[in-house]
Amino acid sequence: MGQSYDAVIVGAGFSGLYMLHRLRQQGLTARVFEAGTGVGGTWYWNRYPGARVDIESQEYSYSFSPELDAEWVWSERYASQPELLKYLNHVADRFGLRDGIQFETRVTAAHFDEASNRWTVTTDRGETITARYCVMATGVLSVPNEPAFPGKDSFQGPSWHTGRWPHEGVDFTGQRVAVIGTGSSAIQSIPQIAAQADHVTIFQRTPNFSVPAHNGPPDPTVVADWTANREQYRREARETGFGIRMVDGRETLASEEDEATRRAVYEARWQVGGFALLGAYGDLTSDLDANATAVAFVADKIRGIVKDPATAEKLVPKTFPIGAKRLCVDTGYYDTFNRDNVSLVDLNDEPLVEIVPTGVRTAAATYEADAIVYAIGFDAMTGALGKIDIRGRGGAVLKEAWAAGPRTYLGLMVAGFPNLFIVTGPGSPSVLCNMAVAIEQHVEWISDCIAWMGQRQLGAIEATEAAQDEWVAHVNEVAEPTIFPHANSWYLGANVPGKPRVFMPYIGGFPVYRDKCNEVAAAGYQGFALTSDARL
Ligand code: NA7
Repeated sequence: MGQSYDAVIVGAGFSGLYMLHRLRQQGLTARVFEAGTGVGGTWYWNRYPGARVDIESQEYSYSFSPELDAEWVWSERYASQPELLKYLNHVADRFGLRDGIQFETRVTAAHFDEASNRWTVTTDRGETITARYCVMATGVLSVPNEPAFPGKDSFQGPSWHTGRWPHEGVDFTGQRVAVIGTGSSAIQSIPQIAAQADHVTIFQRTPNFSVPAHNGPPDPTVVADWTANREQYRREARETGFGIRMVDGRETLASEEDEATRRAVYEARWQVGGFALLGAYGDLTSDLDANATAVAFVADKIRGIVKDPATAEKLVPKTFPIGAKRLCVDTGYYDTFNRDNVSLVDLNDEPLVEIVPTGVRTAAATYEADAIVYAIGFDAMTGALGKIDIRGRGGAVLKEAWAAGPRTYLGLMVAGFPNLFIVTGPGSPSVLCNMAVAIEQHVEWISDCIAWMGQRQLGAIEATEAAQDEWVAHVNEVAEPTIFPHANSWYLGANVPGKPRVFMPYIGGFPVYRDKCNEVAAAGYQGFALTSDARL
């Protein structure tokens, strides 16, 4: 038997780094396993041109250390991938975390042993490690969808998935580039690729809503204000439904204002940029008619920016409410379609048939390409857990337990899988919250729980089936009346053929969720079964 730890942590992104730091602060031993060669998670893998966060930098960062907060200076309003990676590397060094992380190591299996109340974790290097706790800090958008297009391997040029971009970058100069997909990754990268390439052909299945970031150096006034009031603003962010203070969500209802006022409100928020638009009215995520007023506003914006009316019309989303898929935040996306070297192919008019050696063939034509960019998204929220052979009590297989969709208690634990924690798992706010806020709350709840267990010499904690059933029902119940089920989004697993259609994140709002987690803990971990361990 190999090494033994109090906890094994899988993943060295935002979650895994803070988890390691917290557990070490509590005097526990922990080992992080990370498949990449460095820290950063999402920001390690997603190196495509234009990759940047869609929440303002100062809010999309750790708040647990006032010193870290005070010393780090962001150079852009929306930090780019390189800067976020630099930040996370700084965090790893500042808190001395690197010696606790084993890189280039993928966890392949985690099996729970009922006799010892411990997990046995196996890696792709053939190591076996045991730990009382196993924390899955595996990320929600970390397993790229494989391009399953017929003929894919026949393509004679290079191709990349945006989520597995080469570290040395790609020079598109003089090239004809095909980009498949129009999600956030495509919307961020297309303007940059188009500025370099000879020609870019974009293959669109579903147009997305995108709003301008108005990115640039941070406004010094905003920075000064944030610096002077940081702790208060961090607290205020945690009291908003989505964990983002700058969105400035209003209670006013769109359905109760006249058209001219609404237009003015939307316009002001379009000028602010980012998710501010969705904060314009309190009923945008709950009332389809109210939502339609924002849809109409953005549609007009697209028609105003894109000069060719036929292209503009193809770019206007018509099949789902705004916000029901994650809103994209761009820099010059729609303007890019006014360039001579950019063309849009609507896959609804001419379905993609196959990849051929020289490019992409649709039902109508073959589009020659020297390189293909697959911006086709991820097996979100459950993908990374599904890739690990996770077995709980009685050898129960997590993948089988979740065959009809993920079931958790609070998104944190799964009945039948004692001492296994998930950071920002399905059933928690996760992607419907500022991830930095959601991650800190989860890491702190988990580490507090582990400390509590240690103080009482308890061997195992496990969600009860009853508590899990109740929570799953609640997660569905709050999602049902909202706009979210009205889009074929990755929130529902709808982007992966064969994946059960279940709304995975918790839409009840971050403060409601956090209070529930705190109440559960204060009541002695209500809804969890606790097992003592005579050997402790
Ligand atoms: P997304 O948002 O899932 O976007 C993937 C895009 O790829 C989307 O436009 C898809 O169209 C398209 N897609 C996927 N499969 C196909 C096939 N088979 N044929 C044609 N087009 C396809 O992923 P991103 O990486 O852009 O963004 C993920 C998140 O990262 C984002 O929400 C932000 O939170 C950051 P579809 O809409 O399914 O018709």
